[in-house]
Amino acid sequence: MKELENDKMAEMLQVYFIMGSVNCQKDPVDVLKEAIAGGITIFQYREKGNGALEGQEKLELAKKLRGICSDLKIPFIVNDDIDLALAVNADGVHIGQEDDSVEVVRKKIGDRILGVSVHDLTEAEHAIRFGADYFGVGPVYPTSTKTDTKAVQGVTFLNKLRAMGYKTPIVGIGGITSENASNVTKAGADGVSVITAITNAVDIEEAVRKLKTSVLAGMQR
Ligand code: FQP
Ligand code: MG
Repeated sequence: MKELENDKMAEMLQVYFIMGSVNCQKDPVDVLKEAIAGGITIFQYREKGNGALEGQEKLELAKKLRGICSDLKIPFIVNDDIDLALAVNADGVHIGQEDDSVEVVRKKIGDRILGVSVHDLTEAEHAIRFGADYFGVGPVYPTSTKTDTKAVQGVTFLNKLRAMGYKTPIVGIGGITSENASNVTKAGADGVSVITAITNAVDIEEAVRKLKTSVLAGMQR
């Protein structure tokens, strides 16, 4: 049963698009619609960083993006903000090690998707024990989006998790482009998560298609 669920989750992670208003060069609604047209498989609303929306404005944008994902059958995940996730009936949440604990969040969100950032085996074990549905692993490559990241780890930890037999679905994150995405899936990730590779693209649909091609190429291992 768990294996079937893992397979479904893994497929969902192939092209994982993350963004909030601060990442977008134009209306986030258009950015999301174009990314979906290009073939993203899951979306995370991450309203964070300089000039991020707060309160009612954050909620309004979340509702809009949630609606698009519902219409177009793309899972909608909220970063960090559990109350927001529940308010817009998100499909899931993503938390890191500095956010609310895995066990508390699992209780709050019921059987919604729970993604957890992990950087070592201790964090991975803990996340599995308390019911994580997938791992976010990174930064694989240097990233400019986030300044409070841990050290760049390449694909070492991805390889290690798979070599040790962990079956949890994994998405790689940090500095991933269509040039290097295949390395990430080759190392054992089920997909890649990106912000700027999509939001900064002149042709968003094309950027997503290229990412997906690279992701799938790396999986022919
Ligand atoms: N992996 C993923 C995902 N999404 C994320 N937001 C992160 C990792 C980073 O809490 P965190 O999570 O370390 O930092 P922040 O809250 O600033 O994003 F796997 F979904 F791709
Ligand atoms: Mg977080």
